[in-house]
Amino acid sequence: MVCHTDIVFLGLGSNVGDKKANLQEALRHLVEAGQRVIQSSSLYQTEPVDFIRQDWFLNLVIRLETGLSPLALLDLCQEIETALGRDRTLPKGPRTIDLDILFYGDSIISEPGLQIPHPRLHLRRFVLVPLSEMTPDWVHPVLGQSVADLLIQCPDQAEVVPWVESLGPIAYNGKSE
Ligand code: PH2
Ligand code: MG
Ligand code: MG
Repeated sequence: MVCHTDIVFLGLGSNVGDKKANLQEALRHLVEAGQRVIQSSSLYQTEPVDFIRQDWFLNLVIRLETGLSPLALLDLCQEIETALGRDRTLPKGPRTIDLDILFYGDSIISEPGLQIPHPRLHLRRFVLVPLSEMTPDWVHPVLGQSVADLLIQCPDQAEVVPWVESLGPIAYNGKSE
């Protein structure tokens, strides 16, 4: 049987509770749902952007191989957010876990509730720094520029500091690169 899979980049963030454990738990859910996590960036401690009166985040980006459609993957991300106790009362406010689809292959999707590429990824260092650690040459399908170039031009000045700890062994069901 030939299964079609797509390469997806997901951005993960947490700033409530045990941030690292929340990220690990989200990865575990993804793997259990059959997603192949094939690469992960370092962890970064990041200054909050947009809604700044909240705790610093722990962010990372992962590369997945998925057999799910964009909408099915969005559903899975939202199920995981709910399972981890995500409270949605404050948009852009504190969250135990946030899972955002950054790129889904070269797809360009604009539907109510789902925009791919993520409409703000080029404006956020907490996304671009881990992304360009993993895939500096990946070209943004709308802006036509590489992730590395987007980072150089990014107007965001919020701090993004590599964290000494890593996530440690994750039960990846894909090969790490
Ligand atoms: N997520 C937001 C708003 N602000 N700031 C940082 N540093 N990291 C985030 O993941 C983040 C944020 C909304 O999703
Ligand atoms: Mg987000
Ligand atoms: Mg989100």
